[in-house]
Amino acid sequence: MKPVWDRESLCQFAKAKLSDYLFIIVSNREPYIHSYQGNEIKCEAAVGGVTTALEPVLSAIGGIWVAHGSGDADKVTVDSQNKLMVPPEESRYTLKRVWLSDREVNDYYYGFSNQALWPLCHAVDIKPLFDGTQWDTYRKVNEIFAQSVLEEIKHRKALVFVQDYHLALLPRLIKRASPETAIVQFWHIPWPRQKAFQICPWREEILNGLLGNDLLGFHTVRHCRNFLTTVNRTIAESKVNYEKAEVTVAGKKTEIRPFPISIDFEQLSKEAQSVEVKEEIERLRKELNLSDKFVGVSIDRLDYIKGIPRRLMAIDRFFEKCPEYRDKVVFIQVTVPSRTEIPSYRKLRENIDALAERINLKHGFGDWKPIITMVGPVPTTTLAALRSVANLCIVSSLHDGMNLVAKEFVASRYDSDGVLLLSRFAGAAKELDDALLVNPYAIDHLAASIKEALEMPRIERYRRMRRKRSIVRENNIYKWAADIILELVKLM
Ligand code: GDG
Repeated sequence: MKPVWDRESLCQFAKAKLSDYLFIIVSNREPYIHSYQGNEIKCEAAVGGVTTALEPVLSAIGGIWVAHGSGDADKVTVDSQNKLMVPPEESRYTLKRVWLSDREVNDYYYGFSNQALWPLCHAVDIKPLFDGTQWDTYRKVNEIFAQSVLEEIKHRKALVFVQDYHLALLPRLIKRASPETAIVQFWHIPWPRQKAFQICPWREEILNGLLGNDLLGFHTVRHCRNFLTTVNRTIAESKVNYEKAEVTVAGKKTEIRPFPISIDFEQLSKEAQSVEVKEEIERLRKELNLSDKFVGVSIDRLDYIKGIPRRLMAIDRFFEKCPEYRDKVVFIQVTVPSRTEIPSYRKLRENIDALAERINLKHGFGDWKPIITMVGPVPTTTLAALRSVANLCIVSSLHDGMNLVAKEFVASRYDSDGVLLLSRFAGAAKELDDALLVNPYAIDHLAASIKEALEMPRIERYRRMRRKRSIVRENNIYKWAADIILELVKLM
């Protein structure tokens, strides 16, 4: 077996390669958030791949994480420079908070980031809203972040790692003020086809912002190619080298590379075998009456890109076509609300609730309901139990940068059982081609794939799951971070 990256080897590697540099991570979301609970202040850690991968690096070499302070007790827990040491009991690196007014959050986060850039980058039914005020605020907020980062760099040798689409203008702002600083950005969502991007009135500013990076990462080769073509067609003075996947504008080069993000495979695989998860499985079996049933599970942030209504329609179609499965299969849909300030997200919630209710009324009888909905955030032990108890996991995003739920399902299946139905339009489909790949728009096909999954012979399920597990085990979140650092070091 090939050696596999883990927390320890990533820490050693980061220490060896980056110790001379001031390492700064910049993201909209902070890794620790303080909030009031009555008179007490509670500190919560953000869960997610980026924190899992980057916290060990920062903890090993020290450094600064710059992020928006969004907790109601964030201001009273920082010093006069808006800083505090984290993780709370270990004090290994500095969290520096950036303050934004409610209005700025509204226009920059709920506005331009999530009503213009998010739909612009995802090929779905919702179209972008381009609002001049929101754009101005997005620009201003990127400047606020840049200022905060530059105050730290001064004349030091620094490496800045920027996260995501909220901060597209930041790299250029930093590069202009501090040309020696190495900058890398990871774009967590797809990059659209060049034609689709042309509808953005501020396309050149966004591209110029991103081309301030030395290295720009996407999940897949396709997103990289889309980006190169977009630059080629939009920035007249750019030189795009497709073979080397690099762009040069006015002598400044940016490398474009795929770095498929991942998860902590070993940790999730171990968690699935823990006593807590086993107890939770028993509790769920009893409480939800799952004992003699096939179980399908889906876990999504409540977002229109995740294709939840069409998935429910496919479940409806499945029971229409295969009535023999009534009372034998239960689908559990977990959704965690997000961006509830945006009308299309609120409408989606209502739409999903109404659909699930209609399908339950149509097919359900006695105690049996075909669809059980759970509104998150659901505790991680419950999610792990759901992944373990499921015979199938349906990920049917209409378009998705990667989709970590698919990889989490694979990591949980230490028993090598379970079938993953995975959208062709999720980045994860590139690596996990042993899943049952589905077209989320074709409701009849999706319904037929559910039947196929339920009837897949055991040996075939094992074969497919084993292959997927070996892929995710090797290409884990630590490898993601190590590959980015490795590529960046080559450029420095
Ligand atoms: C973007 C891109 C890309 C879900 N419900 C609960 C819960 N979750 C966790 C899942 C998973 C995460 O949330 C969602 O991950 P996705 O990959 O589906 O991501 P997005 O939020 O759309 O994020 C996506 C990702 O960035 C990383 O680059 O993969 O393509 O859109 O980890 O397990 N966690 C808890 N309770 C819930 O109810 N605790």
